[in-house]
Amino acid sequence: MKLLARSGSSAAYRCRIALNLKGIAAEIENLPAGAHRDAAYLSVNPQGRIPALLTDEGALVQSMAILDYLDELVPDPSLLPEGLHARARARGVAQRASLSLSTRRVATTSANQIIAPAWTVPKGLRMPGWTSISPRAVPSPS
Ligand SMILES: N[C@@H](CCC(=O)N[C@@H](CS)C(=O)NCC(=O)O)C(=O)O
Repeated sequence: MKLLARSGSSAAYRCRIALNLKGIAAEIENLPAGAHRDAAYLSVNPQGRIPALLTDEGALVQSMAILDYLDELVPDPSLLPEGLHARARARGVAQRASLSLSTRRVATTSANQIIAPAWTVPKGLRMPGWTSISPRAVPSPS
């Protein structure tokens, strides 16, 4: 198994943390800057987003889906707490982080990325280069 990652990618770190917690041996390849837009990477993830997990059965993309895959592949220790409600809360927190920390290109990316715009992220968590735009400019997720 190989994780195509990038230094500083919160989405990739999320997967690296899960791999470590579960003791899954995986090669981590940190792509050089801009490599996620190269044809080679786009053939793995046409969305041009990091990370991607290469498995024997093919590539997986979207860090939350990768976490689900890893959690089912190696159930112990679980990434989620016990209890229906607690699990839903944990998923909510994870999805908020997953979506809100990926809004740097909020004004330019495809519609399915415009889900959690920058202003939903507390100021202390914002990163340089993030774009904060008017709520009216953001289409509703479909
Ligand atoms: N929802 C995606 C977000 C992936 C994402 O936006 N990754 C960032 C790095 S954290 C990226 O690929 N940025 C490249 C770019 O915006 O061009 C996931 O959780 O995997």
